[in-house]
This record gives sequence, C-alpha cells and structure tokens, in this order.
Amino acid sequence: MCLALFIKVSFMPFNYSKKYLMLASILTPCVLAALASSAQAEELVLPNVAVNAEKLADINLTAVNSNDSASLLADEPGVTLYRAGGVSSLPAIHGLADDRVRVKLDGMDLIASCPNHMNPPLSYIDPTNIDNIEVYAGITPVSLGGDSLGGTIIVNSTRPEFAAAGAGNLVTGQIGSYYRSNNDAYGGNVSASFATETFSANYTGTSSKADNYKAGKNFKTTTSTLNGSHTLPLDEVGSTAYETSNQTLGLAFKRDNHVLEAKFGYQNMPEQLYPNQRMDLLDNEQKRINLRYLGEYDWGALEARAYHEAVDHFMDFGPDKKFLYTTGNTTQGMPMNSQGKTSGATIKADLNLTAKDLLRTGAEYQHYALQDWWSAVALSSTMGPNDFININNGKRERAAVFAEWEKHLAADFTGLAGVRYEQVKTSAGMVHGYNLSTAPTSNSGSDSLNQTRDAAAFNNADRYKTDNNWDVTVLGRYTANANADLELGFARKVRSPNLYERYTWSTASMMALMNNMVGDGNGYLGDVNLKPEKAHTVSATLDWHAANRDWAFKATPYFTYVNDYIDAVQWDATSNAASTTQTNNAFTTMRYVNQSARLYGLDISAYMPLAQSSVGQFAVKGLLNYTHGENRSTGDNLYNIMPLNGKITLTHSYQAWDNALEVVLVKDKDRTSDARNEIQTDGYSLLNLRSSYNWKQARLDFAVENLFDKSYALPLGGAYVGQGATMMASTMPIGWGTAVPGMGRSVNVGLTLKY
Ligand SMILES: [Cu+2]
Repeated sequence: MCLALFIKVSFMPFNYSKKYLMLASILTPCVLAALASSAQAEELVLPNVAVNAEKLADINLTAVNSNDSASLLADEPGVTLYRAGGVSSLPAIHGLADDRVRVKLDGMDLIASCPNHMNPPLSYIDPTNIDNIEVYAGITPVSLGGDSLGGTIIVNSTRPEFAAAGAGNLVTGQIGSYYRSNNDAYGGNVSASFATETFSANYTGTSSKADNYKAGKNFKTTTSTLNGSHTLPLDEVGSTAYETSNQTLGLAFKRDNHVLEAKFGYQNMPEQLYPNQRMDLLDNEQKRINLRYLGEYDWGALEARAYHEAVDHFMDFGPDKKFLYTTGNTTQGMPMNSQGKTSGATIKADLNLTAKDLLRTGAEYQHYALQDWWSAVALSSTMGPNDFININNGKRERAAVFAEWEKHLAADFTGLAGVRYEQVKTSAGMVHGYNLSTAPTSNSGSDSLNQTRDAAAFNNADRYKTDNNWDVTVLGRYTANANADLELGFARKVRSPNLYERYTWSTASMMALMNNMVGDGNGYLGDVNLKPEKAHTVSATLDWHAANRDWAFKATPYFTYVNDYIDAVQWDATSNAASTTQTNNAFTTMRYVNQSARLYGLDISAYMPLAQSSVGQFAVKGLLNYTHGENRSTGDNLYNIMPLNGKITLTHSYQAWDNALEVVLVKDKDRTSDARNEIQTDGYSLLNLRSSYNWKQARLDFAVENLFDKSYALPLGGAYVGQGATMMASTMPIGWGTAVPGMGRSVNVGLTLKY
C-alpha cells in the first residue's frame, strides 16, 4: 500500500516542494510501519466537563466539500456562518458572531489580527485535522468561556495516542486527497503517528488550493469591465480563490496518569481572496506553540496550558481588484500589514468534592499585542508620503479567575452555578496619517482627509482602559422520565471591545472602508470610550427522545438582552459627528457606538428512523433555526441575522455505504439593518447529495453540492465588492446592492487511506 500511495502522490498536481514534503511524510511512517508491529490505541481523555455540550456526532473527517473548518458547524442547531473568504467563515451562535463567540482551538483563545478579521481561530486548522468539536449554543458554563457573549465552540485537533501496555509500538497514518469541480479545488492531507506506551509523536500536513467559484445557472455578477482590469466571466464570483497549507507536530509523554504535550503549528497562506472586502489576503503566516499538562488525581483533574502565537498578515489588491488611480499601466495597490503576538496561560482544576459535588476552578491570562500599518504608496497623492498608522502598539491583556459548582441534587436533577471575574486592559499608542511622519497632538498645518485633526484628537484622548467584567451562569437539568430532559439556564456574559473597535481613528472614507469586520462594504471607525457589552440570556432546552435515543426531538428557545451592544451609526467626517441625514442605498462610513439590543429565537432539531429493510436503513434528520435581532436604541434590525432556515436530510446506510440527500431551505432576508444599508436577499432551496464508501483502510467520498445549479445570494455573505475598483465607497463596476452569490453546482470526490 505504501508503494501505491507513493505513486499516487507523485502524480498529484502540487508544486515540487509540497510534493516532496508529502512524499517524505508518507515514506517515514511507512518505514516505521515496516519495523513495528501494529498495536491497540489508548487515549487519555479529559473527564467529561460538559453539562449541555452538543457534541458533533459525526465529524466528516474529509475535506471533500470544504476546506473551511467552520463549515463543519453548518449542521449544528443555532449555528450560522458569516461567509467570507474560502477558509475563514465566522460562526454565529443565536445571532451573535465573530468575537462575540468564544472559539477555543486546542484550548487557545486566538485573536484575528486583521482589520477585516480574515484570520479567525478556525482558519488555522484544516477540517481533516479536527478530532472533535463541542458547541455550547445555549448557556455556556463560565469555565468554558469568558470575554464573549454567545456560545462557545471548542475545537480540538488530533489527540495523542499511546500504545497499550505490552502491545508493542503503535504506528498509524492517513493520507487523503480531493477534487471539487466548481472551483477546481484540490489538495491533500497526510498524518503519521508513532507511539510507545509512554511517548507519542504525530505530524499532520494539509494543503489546499482553489480558483474563484462560479455562481449558479444564469447568474451575472457584472456586465461591464473596468478599463484595464482583466475580464471575469459573467458567472464567476470574483475574489473567491484561496491557497493555504497547515502543518502541525505534536509530541506527548505519558507517565501513569500524567500527560505532557507540546504542539507546534505553522500556517502559510499565500492567498485568500475576499468577495466582500475591499482588500485581499495576500500572505498570512502563523507560528504557534502550545504546551499542556494534564493529570488525573484521586481528587480530580488538573490541567495547565501555556501558548504563544505570532501572526504576520499582509493585504493588498488581489488579481480581480484594482487600484482606482492608475498611472499609465502601473497599478500600485494599497499594501496593508498586521502583526499580532498572543501569549497565554491557563490553569484549571476539577475537584471531586463528594460523589455528588464537582468544583471547577481556574485562572487564565492572555497578553495580545497588535501592530497595524499601511505602507506609503509612492505614486499616490493621498496614500503618502508616510505610512498610515492604523493601530500603533495595540495591547489587550486579559486576566480571569472562575469557580463553578456542579451538584447532583437528586437522581433526576443536576444544578450548576458559576461566577467568573475578568479584567481586560487595552491600550494603543499615538498615531499619524499618510500625511505626517510623526504623531500630531494639535490640529495645525496642512491637513489631508482630516487625518491630522483625527490623529490629534485620538492622541490627546485617554487610551488606557480597564474593564472589570463579571460573568454568571446558573443552569439546571431535570430528567422528567426516560423520554424527556429539560434544561433551563440564565447567563450574564460580558465582552470588552476589540482593538479595532476601540482604536481605529480615521474618519476618512477610504481609511474607514479598510476597517471592516463584517463584510457589508461600509467603512468603520472606532471609539476609545466604548464600554464592554453585557448580555443577559435565558434559554431552555427540551430534549424529548426514545429511551434508547433511536429518535430524538430537541427544541431550544432563547432570549438575550444586550446592554451596551456595539452597533454602529452613520458618521459625518466633515462635522466629525453622527450624520443628521441618513445615506440610503450606498456604502457609507459608520462609527461604533454602544446601544442596546435584543435577540430571541428558537432552534429545533430532530432525528427519526424511517425503515430498516434488506436494502439498508433509512432515516430522516431535520433542523430549523429562527433568530430575531433588533437594536432597541434605534428600532433598527441587527446586521446579518440569518432568515428562517431549515434542513431536511434523508439518510441511507447499507453495509459499508452511507448516502444522504439534503434539502436546504432559506427564507427571504427582508429584516435588514437600515443604518448599514444591508442588502436584502431572496429565499432559496438547494439540493445536495452525499455518498461515502468505507473499506477497512480506505474511504471514498462523493458529493454533488447544489445539484440543480441554483443561482442564489448568500444571506450572510455581505456585499459583493469582489472585482473592479474597490477602494472608494462608490465601487466600479459593481456598485452598491449586489449580495455575494453562492456557489453553483460542484461535483466533489475525495479518497482517504489509513493504516
Ligand atoms: Cu486582512
């Protein structure tokens, strides 16, 4: 089999360095395999801490449909996705997205270092490298998240495996590859492990590349082209191509009930284009190290972790976008740089006080530093002669302690109560615009685009902020009988503003347009005086099921009130105040502001077997999500709330064969944010087919997504600015009012081999 793999990879369409890397990755474990006998695996797993964890039952460990790890969450009740770049969707839980959701990747709280949040935590892991995901969509225990409002998503990469006692060394490996027809996407993944009873080493490498995708039948994104710009076919969705690779090396040592683990990660992403941002990601490099100790004791469990991450991020115009001002044929672009450094440590103890009482307590610390600057452009009259300092020496420091008590009050009743205190300190240094070389403190001399006025106001403001945030969670679970569980909870959760919300400062339209974390095409500027958001949520879950869970029906209604919700108002750069007249049906400049918001909704999921016959087992799965979000200060709708949507999946399994037919139904998005001139989208339905066949050491996946090649707009995909001149509010040739189209039909195949 090793020989077969070797030949297969040799013919894969990678560039040489990648190919040799993959070949080496295959050969090494193959040689090890020849030397060692196979053995039983043994895993060390944390005690189950979850009261209401919604564990993803079956993570499809293949990249056959997507390289976007967030897309694995698409079947989770209450979870929707802000579609953005090809591998960087932002998950939203019950209408709260991005930094409002705590995403923990291998226990690390990573932070997006980009004015467009192009590098969120899940963009650093390939779907094939994920071991498990837990989603807390209702009430999140304080031990599982702070500095966030909505739920928590816990994503763990491959866990270390050790050889069982006396069974000899353990050698495992996996190699996979896939192809998707719509955007000519292909890639591969390899993993190899070697373990003894006390030592474990694991390497994973993944690589993927895709062209722009095509919208469904008869979709036209533009009918004209800009002078000098290359012409895109009418159904091609500009700026949707990507290329990325991730590598991890994990080492672990085990002695009795103690495990010491080190994970090293490296990402090199040469390109991730953005159809809903004015800039494209043209380089992202991440290096990370994550150390963990896990010990089981008579009294409970102790976990300690320390991590460090360094990110270098670069943006400019990708191939489908162009600079508005060209000098002859010289298209110069607008280089933008972000550098982030995150260091953190956590310590957590689970104490079994009595057979019925569990106390979880811990402390967390995180230090984040951000530098964000845009290099001077020689031929531009406005973007020079100096660098534009967007965020100078930004710092965000979190220190938290928590305690949480879980008590089995009776055989049928469990209660949980927790409190968390978190101090968040933020600061940023003095700034200047393209027009000056030093930071001004008074508005004198010549000004360009109000850069001196705005920088001086910012430099004179108190930029050192300390937030004292208190979270509380109370939760009860009652088992009424063998068929019904009821869970009821309350949570108060607080999130401090991120550095882009607090410290971006320029009112100039072009600069503000570059600071946009939501993909709506507008420009944004920060406010140093923003207060933390405070959410109060009540939520219940009714879980009605067969005693053996053959069928299940689950409903979660929720209600959240957010004080000081960070929304935005239209801003007048000339008067430097909130606009008195509103701009309609156009991209505009917004400023973040504390308002209040209310969200409520319901998610329902169900599962039922249909028939068991000689031709296999048939079952049906259903999912329904409804969310309503409104700004209580203005009466406006909240931005990017997914309209009513559902999914019905018919599954069939027969021996080694698994098949699914999925219908996706989405209603019109007509409740949109007026302030942001959010684009309405039409309802749609899609049909997807999936099939997989499992052999003992191989798996073949086949899928047709959007079988009927339907043309539709992504409700949470934002505004389309994927081609032409995107640097000014009035984009050409697309203009305001086009939503990002969804992908047309794609035929996908994937093959995974294991040994
Ligand atoms: Cu970026």
